[in-house]
Amino acid sequence: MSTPETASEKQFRILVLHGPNLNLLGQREPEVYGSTTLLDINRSLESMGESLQVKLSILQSNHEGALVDAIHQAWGQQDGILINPGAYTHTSVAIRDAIAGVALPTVEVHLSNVYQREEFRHHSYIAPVAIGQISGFGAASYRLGLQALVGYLRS
Ligand code: CA2
Repeated sequence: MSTPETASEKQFRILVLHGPNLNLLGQREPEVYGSTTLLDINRSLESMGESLQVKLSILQSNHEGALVDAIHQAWGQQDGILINPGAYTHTSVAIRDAIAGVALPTVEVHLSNVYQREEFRHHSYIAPVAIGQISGFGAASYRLGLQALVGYLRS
């Protein structure tokens, strides 16, 4: 008879979501968002995922409903969510409700330090339903977020 997996043995599955305009990374506004492309970020997350032995599913969408659908589909299929909701951070009750609805541990990340920017970026609809938020470390925000999420799932 097999024994149940412990949290330290289980291969966790993580949905990585990138919100609107993040497909432009590295191609436009490098002074704000840097020269790293989304492909670079995804490759570095995939490589970190291999070291941490977690399975990543990655999606970028410019559409709020597509992000909501992906969050719904994660229910029962994924163990956690790493999300940069982009501008939807500051506007989307729908994404917040989807995260609350599936109740998967979620880490919110931002490339820029949103608290050093315009006032409208200081409020996040997502933060209250996330286990934590990382903002301001460029592409490293994603890696720090992944590390934090995996640590949370294993604890
Ligand atoms: O700092 C972040 O990661 C943001 O989520 C990025 C969003 C912004 O609306 C949030 O307030 C903070 C914007 C992503 C747009 O990305 C672009 C990249 C290159 C060129 C134009 C936009």
